[in-house]
Amino acid sequence: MAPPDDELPAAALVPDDKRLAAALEGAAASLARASRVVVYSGAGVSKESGISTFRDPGEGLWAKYDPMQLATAEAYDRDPAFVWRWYMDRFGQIEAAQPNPGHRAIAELERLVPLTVVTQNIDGLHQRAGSRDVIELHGSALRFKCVGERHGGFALADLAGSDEAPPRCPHCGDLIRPDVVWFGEALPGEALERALDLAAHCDALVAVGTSGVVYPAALVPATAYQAGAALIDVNPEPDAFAEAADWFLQGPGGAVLPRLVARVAELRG
Ligand code: BJW
Repeated sequence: MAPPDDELPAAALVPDDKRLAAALEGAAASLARASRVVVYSGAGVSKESGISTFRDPGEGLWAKYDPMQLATAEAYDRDPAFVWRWYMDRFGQIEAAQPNPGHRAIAELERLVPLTVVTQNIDGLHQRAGSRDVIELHGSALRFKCVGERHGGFALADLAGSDEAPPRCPHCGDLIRPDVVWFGEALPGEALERALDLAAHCDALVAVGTSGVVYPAALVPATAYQAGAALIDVNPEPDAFAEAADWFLQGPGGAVLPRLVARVAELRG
């Protein structure tokens, strides 16, 4: 059993908290000065809402399942019923989830400084927390399309008439699939273009809850960094951007982001 906090040697607690407090101060000052901010988010921002990440050791989805058997067009072609069931389970989890303090802090930051959320997440929780300008790079759990991509924009309720799982497109009879981006597929062109343009012209980019290993999405923070924006990284573990970041705020989004945004609000008066 862990000893109570007051029995821990001071060095075990104080330096980390001091380091975080100093980094928070620097990051808040950058955000308070900024006239254009991008928040780049990944699965970790929704972990405190009960949604699994992909690559967390032991508990991430890709630690339990082979992505090549689930998140590729080839896998869907091979066994659509299996892949569909897996997505329906996950989408049920997403439907039951609520935005957490991290999502809400990001929505609050948009009221303080012009901001766009560029998310790799498909769960819609930023929008439900109140963020108004959200670019979804990897699609959405709320939308479906036919495999031939001739018809799309369906909600699950639109497909309720079909008894099959997966259902068939009401217009062309093709199989329906989730409107998400699988490995080897192109990202929605306009969304990626706008995200890269915003990254090239922002003053600060906050990366939160992403391992930063999936491309081309990870070009968004890389572009902001190359353009000279302040890079703020929020993650309990060091990720692909932690070393390059001006401010690495080590901790869960639901704890760090509300503190960060409260300080930006104070600085902006
Ligand atoms: C917390 C926390 C807390 C925990 N608070 N944080 C260049 C180099 C190498 C490979 C490639 C490359 N370019 C392209 C590729 C191939 C591939 C790729 O990137 N592979 C790499 C993985 C090696 N990319 C693609 O295939 C992409 N397409 C493509 O390139 O197309 C080319 C093309 C062009 C033109 C025509 C045709 C084709 C598509 C990528 C699609 C990714 N899809 C997925 C599934 C989406 C649907 C679904 O949900 O099922 O997207 S995979 C998965 O990874 C999902 C995520 O959006 C994405 C990123 O993951 P994310 O969000 O970073 O999550 P994790 O789990 O990795 O990290 C979580 C983090 O949170 C961790 O750091 C934790 O520490 C942290 N955390 N608790 C804050 N409380």
